[in-house]
Amino acid sequence: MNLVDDSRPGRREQALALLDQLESETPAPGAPRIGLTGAPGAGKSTLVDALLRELRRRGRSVGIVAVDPSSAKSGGALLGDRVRVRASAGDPEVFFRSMAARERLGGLADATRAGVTVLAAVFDVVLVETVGVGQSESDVSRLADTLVYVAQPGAGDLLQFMKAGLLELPDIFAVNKADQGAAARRTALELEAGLGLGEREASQWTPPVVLVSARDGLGIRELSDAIDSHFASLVESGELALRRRRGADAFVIEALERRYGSFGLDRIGGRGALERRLRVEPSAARYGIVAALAREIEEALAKPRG
Ligand SMILES: Nc1nc2c(ncn2[C@@H]2O[C@H](COP(=O)(O)OP(=O)(O)O)[C@@H](O)[C@H]2O)c(=O)[nH]1
Ligand SMILES: [Mg+2]
Repeated sequence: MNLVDDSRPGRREQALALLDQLESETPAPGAPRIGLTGAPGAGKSTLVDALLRELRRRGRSVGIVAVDPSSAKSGGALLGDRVRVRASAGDPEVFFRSMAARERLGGLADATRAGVTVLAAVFDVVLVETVGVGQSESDVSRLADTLVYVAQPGAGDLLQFMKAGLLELPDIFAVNKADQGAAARRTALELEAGLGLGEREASQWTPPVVLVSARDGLGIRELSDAIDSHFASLVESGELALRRRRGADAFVIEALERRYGSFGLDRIGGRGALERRLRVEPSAARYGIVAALAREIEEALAKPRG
Protein backbone atom coordinates (compact mmCIF):
# COMPACT_ATOMS: atom_id res chain seq x y z
CA MET A 1 0.00 0.00 0.00
CA ASN A 2 2.87 2.35 0.70
CA LEU A 3 4.40 1.66 -2.69
CA VAL A 4 1.06 2.23 -4.36
CA ASP A 5 0.73 5.53 -2.47
CA ASP A 6 4.22 6.66 -3.47
CA SER A 7 3.94 9.29 -6.19
CA ARG A 8 7.62 9.48 -7.18
CA PRO A 9 7.99 8.58 -10.90
CA GLY A 10 10.33 5.62 -10.38
CA ARG A 11 8.02 4.14 -7.78
CA ARG A 12 5.03 4.47 -10.05
CA GLU A 13 6.41 1.95 -12.57
CA GLN A 14 7.20 -0.42 -9.73
CA ALA A 15 3.73 -0.01 -8.30
CA LEU A 16 2.01 -0.74 -11.62
CA ALA A 17 4.13 -3.87 -12.07
CA LEU A 18 3.31 -5.02 -8.56
CA LEU A 19 -0.41 -4.46 -9.09
CA ASP A 20 -0.44 -6.53 -12.30
CA GLN A 21 1.53 -9.23 -10.54
CA LEU A 22 -0.96 -9.31 -7.67
CA GLU A 23 -3.89 -9.55 -10.09
CA SER A 24 -2.32 -12.35 -12.11
CA GLU A 25 -0.87 -14.40 -9.25
CA THR A 26 -3.82 -14.33 -6.88
CA PRO A 27 -5.68 -17.57 -7.61
CA ALA A 28 -9.23 -17.07 -8.91
CA PRO A 29 -11.82 -16.46 -7.64
CA GLY A 30 -9.92 -14.93 -4.73
CA ALA A 31 -11.52 -12.49 -2.36
CA PRO A 32 -15.04 -11.24 -3.06
CA ARG A 33 -14.92 -7.50 -3.79
CA ILE A 34 -18.04 -6.02 -2.30
CA GLY A 35 -19.00 -2.47 -3.26
CA LEU A 36 -21.38 -0.40 -1.15
CA THR A 37 -22.83 2.69 -2.73
CA GLY A 38 -25.69 5.06 -2.05
CA ALA A 39 -26.44 8.66 -1.19
CA PRO A 40 -24.49 10.44 1.57
CA GLY A 41 -26.17 9.76 4.91
CA ALA A 42 -27.78 6.49 3.81
CA GLY A 43 -25.65 4.69 6.36
CA LYS A 44 -22.92 3.10 4.26
CA SER A 45 -20.14 3.62 6.78
CA THR A 46 -22.27 2.33 9.63
CA LEU A 47 -23.21 -0.67 7.49
CA VAL A 48 -19.60 -1.37 6.62
CA ASP A 49 -18.87 -1.51 10.35
CA ALA A 50 -21.79 -3.87 10.94
CA LEU A 51 -20.75 -6.12 8.05
CA LEU A 52 -17.18 -6.05 9.30
CA ARG A 53 -18.28 -7.38 12.69
CA GLU A 54 -20.41 -10.09 11.05
CA LEU A 55 -17.58 -11.16 8.74
CA ARG A 56 -15.13 -11.30 11.65
CA ARG A 57 -17.65 -13.47 13.55
CA ARG A 58 -17.55 -15.79 10.55
CA GLY A 59 -13.77 -15.92 10.87
CA ARG A 60 -12.98 -13.98 7.73
CA SER A 61 -10.31 -11.32 7.44
CA VAL A 62 -11.48 -8.04 5.92
CA GLY A 63 -9.84 -5.26 3.93
CA ILE A 64 -11.77 -2.01 3.62
CA VAL A 65 -11.36 0.84 1.16
CA ALA A 66 -13.50 3.89 1.86
CA VAL A 67 -13.65 6.59 -0.76
CA ASP A 68 -14.68 10.01 0.40
CA PRO A 69 -15.96 12.26 -2.37
CA SER A 70 -15.23 15.51 -0.61
CA SER A 71 -12.59 15.25 2.09
CA ALA A 72 -8.98 15.97 1.52
CA LYS A 73 -6.47 13.50 2.82
CA SER A 74 -4.44 14.41 5.84
CA GLY A 75 -1.68 12.25 7.23
CA GLY A 76 -2.86 9.16 5.35
CA ALA A 77 -6.42 9.19 6.64
CA LEU A 78 -9.52 11.19 6.06
CA LEU A 79 -10.59 13.25 9.02
CA GLY A 80 -14.04 11.70 9.27
CA ASP A 81 -12.66 8.20 9.41
CA ARG A 82 -10.37 8.54 12.40
CA VAL A 83 -12.94 7.10 14.77
CA ARG A 84 -13.61 4.07 12.62
CA VAL A 85 -9.96 3.25 12.18
CA ARG A 86 -9.70 3.15 15.95
CA ALA A 87 -12.65 0.77 16.25
CA SER A 88 -10.76 -2.06 14.58
CA ALA A 89 -7.32 -1.08 15.82
CA GLY A 90 -5.34 -4.02 17.10
CA ASP A 91 -7.15 -6.59 14.97
CA PRO A 92 -4.54 -7.83 12.49
CA GLU A 93 -7.26 -9.42 10.36
CA VAL A 94 -8.71 -6.02 9.50
CA PHE A 95 -7.14 -3.32 7.39
CA PHE A 96 -8.79 0.01 6.73
CA ARG A 97 -7.73 2.53 4.12
CA SER A 98 -9.55 5.70 3.23
CA MET A 99 -8.87 7.78 0.18
CA ALA A 100 -10.06 10.93 -1.49
CA ALA A 101 -12.11 10.28 -4.61
CA ARG A 102 -9.81 12.01 -7.02
CA GLU A 103 -6.60 10.34 -6.00
CA ARG A 104 -4.74 8.83 -8.91
CA LEU A 105 -1.78 6.56 -9.07
CA GLY A 106 0.70 8.59 -11.11
CA GLY A 107 -2.23 10.65 -12.34
CA LEU A 108 -3.57 7.67 -14.21
CA ALA A 109 -4.75 4.49 -12.54
CA ASP A 110 -7.23 5.27 -9.85
CA ALA A 111 -6.07 4.75 -6.33
CA THR A 112 -9.28 3.01 -5.32
CA ARG A 113 -8.78 0.20 -7.80
CA ALA A 114 -5.15 -0.13 -6.75
CA GLY A 115 -6.17 -0.35 -3.10
CA VAL A 116 -8.70 -3.06 -3.88
CA THR A 117 -6.13 -5.05 -5.85
CA VAL A 118 -3.70 -4.98 -2.93
CA LEU A 119 -6.25 -5.84 -0.25
CA ALA A 120 -7.81 -8.62 -2.36
CA ALA A 121 -4.42 -10.31 -2.47
CA VAL A 122 -4.20 -10.39 1.31
CA PHE A 123 -7.65 -10.51 2.90
CA ASP A 124 -10.59 -12.94 2.62
CA VAL A 125 -13.09 -10.20 1.74
CA VAL A 126 -12.75 -6.63 0.48
CA LEU A 127 -15.37 -3.97 1.20
CA VAL A 128 -15.42 -0.75 -0.80
CA GLU A 129 -17.51 2.17 0.36
CA THR A 130 -18.14 4.98 -2.08
CA VAL A 131 -20.77 7.30 -3.44
CA GLY A 132 -21.31 7.38 -7.15
CA VAL A 133 -22.34 4.63 -9.46
CA GLY A 134 -22.78 4.67 -13.21
CA GLN A 135 -20.60 7.75 -13.40
CA SER A 136 -17.09 7.94 -14.68
CA GLU A 137 -15.61 9.29 -11.44
CA SER A 138 -15.23 6.73 -8.68
CA ASP A 139 -17.52 4.22 -10.29
CA VAL A 140 -17.60 1.28 -7.94
CA SER A 141 -19.60 -0.96 -10.29
CA ARG A 142 -16.37 -1.43 -12.21
CA LEU A 143 -14.37 -2.87 -9.41
CA ALA A 144 -16.98 -4.69 -7.36
CA ASP A 145 -18.00 -8.30 -7.90
CA THR A 146 -21.09 -7.67 -5.85
CA LEU A 147 -22.62 -4.21 -5.78
CA VAL A 148 -24.82 -3.35 -2.80
CA TYR A 149 -26.95 -0.26 -3.08
CA VAL A 150 -27.72 1.24 0.32
CA ALA A 151 -31.06 3.05 0.37
CA GLN A 152 -32.75 4.77 3.27
CA PRO A 153 -36.44 5.15 4.09
CA GLY A 154 -38.44 7.59 2.03
CA ALA A 155 -35.42 8.50 0.02
CA GLY A 156 -35.98 10.68 -2.99
CA ASP A 157 -32.62 9.45 -4.18
CA LEU A 158 -34.34 6.22 -5.11
CA LEU A 159 -36.42 8.03 -7.67
CA GLN A 160 -33.34 9.76 -9.05
CA PHE A 161 -31.68 6.42 -9.26
CA MET A 162 -34.54 4.90 -11.21
CA LYS A 163 -34.79 7.89 -13.53
CA ALA A 164 -31.12 7.66 -14.31
CA GLY A 165 -31.70 4.06 -15.36
CA LEU A 166 -29.25 2.78 -12.78
CA LEU A 167 -31.50 0.19 -11.22
CA GLU A 168 -29.86 -2.50 -13.34
CA LEU A 169 -26.47 -2.13 -11.72
CA PRO A 170 -26.84 -3.24 -8.09
CA ASP A 171 -26.88 -6.94 -7.25
CA ILE A 172 -28.38 -6.41 -3.82
CA PHE A 173 -30.47 -3.60 -2.34
CA ALA A 174 -30.10 -2.93 1.36
CA VAL A 175 -32.80 -0.68 2.77
CA ASN A 176 -31.09 0.66 5.87
CA LYS A 177 -32.62 2.21 9.02
CA ALA A 178 -35.22 -0.54 9.24
CA ASP A 179 -35.51 0.55 12.88
CA GLN A 180 -37.66 3.38 11.49
CA GLY A 181 -40.39 0.83 10.84
CA ALA A 182 -43.15 1.37 8.29
CA ALA A 183 -41.23 3.96 6.26
CA ALA A 184 -38.43 1.49 5.67
CA ARG A 185 -40.82 -1.31 4.72
CA ARG A 186 -42.56 1.01 2.26
CA THR A 187 -39.24 1.91 0.62
CA ALA A 188 -38.41 -1.79 0.32
CA LEU A 189 -41.76 -2.46 -1.36
CA GLU A 190 -41.28 0.46 -3.75
CA LEU A 191 -37.87 -0.85 -4.67
CA GLU A 192 -39.18 -4.33 -5.28
CA ALA A 193 -41.88 -2.89 -7.50
CA GLY A 194 -39.32 -0.76 -9.35
CA LEU A 195 -37.11 -3.78 -9.92
CA GLY A 196 -39.97 -5.59 -11.59
CA LEU A 197 -40.20 -2.84 -14.19
CA GLY A 198 -36.54 -2.45 -15.07
CA GLU A 199 -34.71 -4.22 -17.82
CA ARG A 200 -32.11 -6.58 -16.49
CA GLU A 201 -29.36 -8.44 -18.16
CA ALA A 202 -30.44 -12.04 -18.65
CA SER A 203 -28.99 -13.97 -15.76
CA GLN A 204 -30.08 -16.27 -12.99
CA TRP A 205 -29.68 -13.70 -10.26
CA THR A 206 -32.65 -11.70 -9.03
CA PRO A 207 -31.46 -8.84 -6.81
CA PRO A 208 -32.90 -9.25 -3.33
CA VAL A 209 -34.12 -6.30 -1.28
CA VAL A 210 -32.91 -6.73 2.30
CA LEU A 211 -34.14 -4.63 5.21
CA VAL A 212 -31.32 -3.82 7.60
CA SER A 213 -30.55 -1.61 10.52
CA ALA A 214 -26.84 -0.98 10.56
CA ARG A 215 -27.26 0.84 13.87
CA ASP A 216 -29.09 -1.98 15.66
CA GLY A 217 -27.55 -4.90 13.78
CA LEU A 218 -30.85 -6.05 12.28
CA GLY A 219 -30.78 -8.04 9.04
CA ILE A 220 -26.99 -7.98 8.86
CA ARG A 221 -26.75 -11.77 8.84
CA GLU A 222 -29.28 -11.91 5.98
CA LEU A 223 -27.38 -9.28 4.04
CA SER A 224 -24.14 -11.14 4.57
CA ASP A 225 -25.79 -14.36 3.37
CA ALA A 226 -27.13 -12.58 0.27
CA ILE A 227 -23.63 -11.31 -0.51
CA ASP A 228 -22.21 -14.82 -0.18
CA SER A 229 -24.96 -16.26 -2.41
CA HIS A 230 -24.38 -13.67 -5.08
CA PHE A 231 -20.65 -14.30 -5.17
CA ALA A 232 -21.21 -18.05 -5.28
CA SER A 233 -23.59 -17.62 -8.22
CA LEU A 234 -21.00 -15.51 -10.07
CA VAL A 235 -18.38 -18.20 -9.58
CA GLU A 236 -20.72 -20.99 -10.58
CA SER A 237 -21.99 -19.30 -13.75
CA GLY A 238 -18.55 -18.18 -14.89
CA GLU A 239 -19.80 -14.59 -14.85
CA LEU A 240 -17.16 -13.54 -12.32
CA ALA A 241 -14.25 -13.63 -14.77
CA LEU A 242 -16.30 -11.82 -17.43
CA ARG A 243 -17.39 -9.15 -15.01
CA ARG A 244 -13.87 -8.52 -13.71
CA ARG A 245 -12.57 -8.29 -17.24
CA ARG A 246 -15.28 -5.87 -18.34
CA GLY A 247 -14.59 -3.71 -15.32
CA ALA A 248 -10.85 -3.70 -15.93
CA ASP A 249 -11.26 -2.80 -19.61
CA ALA A 250 -13.64 0.03 -18.76
CA PHE A 251 -11.07 1.29 -16.27
CA VAL A 252 -8.33 1.41 -18.91
CA ILE A 253 -10.48 3.25 -21.44
CA GLU A 254 -11.81 5.69 -18.87
CA ALA A 255 -8.35 6.44 -17.47
CA LEU A 256 -7.00 7.26 -20.93
CA GLU A 257 -10.04 9.23 -21.96
CA ARG A 258 -9.95 11.30 -18.79
CA ARG A 259 -6.30 12.14 -19.29
CA TYR A 260 -6.10 12.62 -23.06
CA GLY A 261 -9.68 13.14 -24.16
CA SER A 262 -11.25 11.58 -27.22
CA PHE A 263 -8.69 13.59 -29.20
CA GLY A 264 -5.92 11.55 -27.59
CA LEU A 265 -7.74 8.26 -28.06
CA ASP A 266 -8.22 9.08 -31.75
CA ARG A 267 -4.46 9.20 -32.19
CA ILE A 268 -4.26 5.48 -31.44
CA GLY A 269 -7.27 4.58 -33.55
CA GLY A 270 -10.14 5.65 -31.31
CA ARG A 271 -12.22 3.94 -28.72
CA GLY A 272 -13.36 1.03 -30.89
CA ALA A 273 -9.81 0.11 -31.85
CA LEU A 274 -8.79 0.32 -28.21
CA GLU A 275 -11.59 -2.03 -27.18
CA ARG A 276 -10.50 -4.54 -29.82
CA ARG A 277 -6.90 -4.37 -28.65
CA LEU A 278 -7.87 -4.93 -25.03
CA ARG A 279 -9.87 -7.99 -26.02
CA VAL A 280 -6.70 -9.82 -27.10
CA GLU A 281 -4.58 -8.78 -24.12
CA PRO A 282 -4.33 -11.03 -21.07
CA SER A 283 -6.90 -9.80 -18.59
CA ALA A 284 -4.61 -9.51 -15.58
CA ALA A 285 -2.26 -6.89 -16.97
CA ARG A 286 -4.41 -3.80 -17.02
CA TYR A 287 -2.22 -1.52 -14.92
CA GLY A 288 0.81 -2.03 -17.18
CA ILE A 289 -1.35 -1.70 -20.28
CA VAL A 290 -2.79 1.61 -19.24
CA ALA A 291 0.75 2.97 -18.73
CA ALA A 292 1.95 1.56 -22.08
CA LEU A 293 -1.03 3.00 -23.93
CA ALA A 294 -0.48 6.35 -22.26
CA ARG A 295 3.10 6.39 -23.58
CA GLU A 296 1.81 5.48 -27.03
CA ILE A 297 -0.69 8.32 -27.02
CA GLU A 298 1.94 10.78 -25.83
CA GLU A 299 4.29 9.76 -28.62
CA ALA A 300 1.50 10.10 -31.18
CA LEU A 301 0.57 13.51 -29.83
CA ALA A 302 4.20 14.68 -30.01
CA LYS A 303 4.40 13.87 -33.72
CA PRO A 304 2.95 16.27 -36.25
CA ARG A 305 -0.24 14.88 -37.70
CA GLY A 306 -0.61 13.52 -41.22
N1 LIG B 1 -31.79 5.16 12.69
C1 LIG B 1 -30.71 4.73 12.06
N2 LIG B 1 -29.71 5.58 11.75
C2 LIG B 1 -28.65 5.11 11.11
C3 LIG B 1 -28.53 3.75 10.73
N3 LIG B 1 -27.35 3.59 10.08
C4 LIG B 1 -26.76 4.79 10.06
N4 LIG B 1 -27.52 5.71 10.68
C5 LIG B 1 -27.20 7.14 10.86
O1 LIG B 1 -27.23 7.81 9.61
C6 LIG B 1 -26.23 8.81 9.56
C7 LIG B 1 -25.32 8.58 8.36
O2 LIG B 1 -24.60 7.38 8.55
P1 LIG B 1 -23.26 7.06 7.75
O3 LIG B 1 -22.93 5.65 8.03
O4 LIG B 1 -22.22 8.07 8.04
O5 LIG B 1 -23.78 7.25 6.25
P2 LIG B 1 -22.94 7.32 4.87
O6 LIG B 1 -22.80 8.76 4.53
O7 LIG B 1 -23.79 6.63 3.86
O8 LIG B 1 -21.64 6.63 5.09
C8 LIG B 1 -25.51 8.75 10.88
O9 LIG B 1 -26.04 9.72 11.73
C9 LIG B 1 -25.82 7.35 11.39
O10 LIG B 1 -25.77 7.28 12.79
C10 LIG B 1 -29.60 2.85 11.10
O11 LIG B 1 -29.59 1.65 10.81
N5 LIG B 1 -30.66 3.41 11.74
MG1 LIG C 1 -19.64 7.16 4.78
